[in-house]
Formats: sequence, structure tokens, C-alpha cells
Amino acid sequence: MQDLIKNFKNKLHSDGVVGMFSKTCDPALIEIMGYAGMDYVIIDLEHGPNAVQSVQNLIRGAQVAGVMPIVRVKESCASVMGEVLDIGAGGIQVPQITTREEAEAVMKRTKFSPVGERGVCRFVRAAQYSAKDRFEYFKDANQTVTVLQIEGQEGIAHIDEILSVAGIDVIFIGPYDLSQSLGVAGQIDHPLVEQKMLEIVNKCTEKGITVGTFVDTVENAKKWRALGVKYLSYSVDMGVFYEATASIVKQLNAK
Ligand code: 3PY
Ligand code: MG
Repeated sequence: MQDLIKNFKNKLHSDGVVGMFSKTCDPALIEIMGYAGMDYVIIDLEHGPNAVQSVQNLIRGAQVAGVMPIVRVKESCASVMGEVLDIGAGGIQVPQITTREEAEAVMKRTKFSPVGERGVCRFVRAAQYSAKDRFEYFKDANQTVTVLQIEGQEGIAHIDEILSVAGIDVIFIGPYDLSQSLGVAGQIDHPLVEQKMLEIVNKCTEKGITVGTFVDTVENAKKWRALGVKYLSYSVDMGVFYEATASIVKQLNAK
């Protein structure tokens, strides 16, 4: 996992990375993402059927195919973030960050001393069930990736304070929640949404913080990449499968 994290971070800060959200319960789909060349997968606990227990084999699937496993939790709940990291996630993504205190709390709960106060157990998968040298484990565990989502007006109002928290690897803009917060729910290409997204991208870029966002068209992926977004999350496995299937049906039914 350390090599996966290291290579991921190198690419994140140079060319940028492309990944996909995942709601599957089957590690095979995540392996396929790796074989297809995706850099990372976001295993989603905020939306979808997975629970912490099922995440373990999904992470194994990601490792088999060299795709970096990041787990999106429901909220900055200390116990879930710790469990997910103990299971071996390479990174954690936390939705709906609105204040500096929330961002600080994530750091505190996901990093070991001297950075934070994550609960310690060295008999977990991330520590190779105690096979790994304990001091190496504590050091390596603090290299996991931290992605914080800003996706509402409150987060934007506090963006300077949030960005001042040390250790954030990526600020991720959730365009769907942002569109709702701006009163144009679902219209992720609405000028109001795009303008706010651009403000966040520019602010992060100014401060040297890497930015990510969700896209569901190649056109938008290219657009945001050209504007400086380096952590692109392309759609969701379920949506990609639906689109491919619907396109086949349409072609077969064409007169
Ligand atoms: C959002 O758009 O709100 C997300 O969290 C990612 O799709
Ligand atoms: Mg969201």
C-alpha cells in the first residue's frame, strides 16, 4: 500500500489523477477499473449499499489491480474513519466540510501522533495484523491521503479557514450538493455553480492546494482539468454500466 500511496501522490501533484466513484459490492468491478487504467477508486459509504465490513474486500480488489483505494465516509465520524483506515484504505474522503473545526477534527481522527490522535491498534489489516514493525506502521499510516469536500455555501464562506488546516491533500468540490446549496439543484453546469466552482479552484490553486471534482462527461473532465483540477472523479461505476448498456440497447433497436 505504501508504494500505491507514494505513486498516487506523485501523479496527483504532477499530471493529475483520474478515478471513479464506486457503489459496487463486488471487488471485480474495482479490479477492472485498475486494468482499465484508472488511478484511484472512491469506495462510497456516503451513498450506496456498502458498509464498513464489505469495504475490506473492495480494498483488496483495488490493491490487486494497482488502483488506489480511497473511501468516502458518511461524515467525519471518528469511529468509521478509524475503522476504514484500519482495514487498509489508502485515503479517506469526507463530505460536507463547512468549518475549520471540522477539518481539524478529520486530521485529529485520521492521523497518529504527533499529527493527531487516531485510535491505535496494530493488529489490524493496515498493520499487517502485527507483522509490520509498529513504529514503521505509525509513520506509514500518517501518509494516507486526506480529501475534504467543500460542497455548500457554508463551506465556501469559511474556505480560507478550512484551507489553513495543515495536511489536506485534496479539496474536492461536490457539484451536485453545491448546486442544491445554490438553489439550482442538479444543474451542475449552471453558471452560478460553475462560477462558485471556479472561485474554489482559483483559491486553492493560489494557496498551492490540489483540487478535485466530480464530472460525468469527458468534455467536462477536460474543461476542469484545463482549469487546474488534478483529482478528477469520473462518474460512478453504476452510471457507467447503465450508459454502456443503454447505448447497446439503443443501437440494437435503431431501425
Ligand atoms: C456531489 O456532487 O455533491 C458529490 O459529492 C460528488 O458527486
Ligand atoms: Mg456531495
